[in-house]
Amino acid sequence: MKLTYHILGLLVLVISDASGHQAEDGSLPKNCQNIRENGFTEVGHYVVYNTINNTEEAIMIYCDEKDGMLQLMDKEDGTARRSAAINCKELQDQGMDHDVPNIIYPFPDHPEAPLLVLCDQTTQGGGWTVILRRDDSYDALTDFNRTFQEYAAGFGDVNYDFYIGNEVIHTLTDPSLNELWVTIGDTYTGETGYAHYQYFHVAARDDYDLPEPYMMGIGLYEGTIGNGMEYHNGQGFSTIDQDNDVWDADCAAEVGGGGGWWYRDCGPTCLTSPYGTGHFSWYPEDSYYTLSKAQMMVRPSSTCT
Ligand SMILES: *[C@@H]1O[C@H](CO)[C@@H](O)[C@H](O)[C@H]1NC(C)=O
Ligand SMILES: *[C@@H]1O[C@H](CO)[C@@H](O)[C@H](O)[C@H]1NC(C)=O
Ligand SMILES: [Ca+2]
Repeated sequence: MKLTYHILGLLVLVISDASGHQAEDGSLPKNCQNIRENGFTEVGHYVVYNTINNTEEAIMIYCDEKDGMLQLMDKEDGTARRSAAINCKELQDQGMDHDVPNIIYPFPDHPEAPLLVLCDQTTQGGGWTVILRRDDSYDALTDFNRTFQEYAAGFGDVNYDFYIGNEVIHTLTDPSLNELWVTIGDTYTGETGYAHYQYFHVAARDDYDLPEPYMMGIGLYEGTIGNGMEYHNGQGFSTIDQDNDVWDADCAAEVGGGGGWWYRDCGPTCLTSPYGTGHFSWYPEDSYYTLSKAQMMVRPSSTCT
C-alpha cells in the first residue's frame, strides 16, 4: 500500500535525516508546496525545516490535498505550524481525521515534547488515542517482556505492536473523564469483539494518596466479550522487576510471561503476555484465551452520566 510505504519512509526520516524529501538541488523543504515540488504528492505528515534563530529546526506538518494541490491544513500562507493537540480527539476536532500515525503534545509539563501516536478516528465516532496494540500477523513482533521503566516510557512501533507507556496513559486519562475501548481477536476461533468502559483512569507513578504506582480505575462496562478488566480494578502496575501484585510470587515473571499489567492475584486478563500462550488472555468467563490480537484506546468522555 502506497500510504503505508510513505509513513514508513517518514518514520525513518524522523530519526535519521531529511534526504528522502530533499530537492535535487539539496535545499530542505519549508512547506507543503516544497514537498509537492520535490515529487511527494501523498496526503500525510511530512518533516519540513524552518529557520529559527539561524538554525534549521525540523518540525512535522500535515499536507492535505485541496484544489488539486497540496497545502497546509492549518494555515493558508504555507508556513508550518505545530499542532497543539494533546490527544487524538483534539486532532479530530482540528480536522486531522486520519488514522495514520500523528503527532500529539500530551505532556502538560513539556508542551513542546512531541509524541507519535496512532489514532482511531472511525470507531464509535473516532477521537481515540491507541495506547496498546498487539497483532501476531506482523512480521517483526515486539517483545513485551520489559522492565517497569520501559513500561513507564513506552516501547514498540506505532505501525506495528506497541505500548504507549504508563506516563502517557496517566497524562491522557488524568485531566478529564475518559473512556476505554478494547478489542480482541482469538487465535483459534477467530472470534473478535469489544469491551467499552465509560470510565478509565491511570493514576500517577508517585501519588502520595495511593499505595501503588499507576493504579488503574475502571468501570461502567458494556460490550460483547465480557468484563475482563473488573478483577484488575484498583490495582497498581507490576512488571518483572517491580512486584505490586497481591500474590506471594511475581505475576509478571511467573504467570504473565514477562508482560507488565495491573495484576492482582494474578488475574484473568493480560493483554501484554507473549503471543501463542494462554496467558495472553481476556478471561471473564473462561472464554477468550490465547489471543492473536488486542487493542486498547482512550478518549475523553463526551457524555456526563
Ligand atoms: C538565539 O540564539 C542566541 C544565542 O545562541 C540565544 O541567546 C537566544 O536566546 C536565541 N533566541 C531564541 C528565540 O531562541
Ligand atoms: C524476561 O526477560 C528476562 C531478562 O530480561 C529473562 O530473565 C526472563 O526469563 C524473561 N521472561 C520470560 C517469561 O520470558
Ligand atoms: Ca507478588
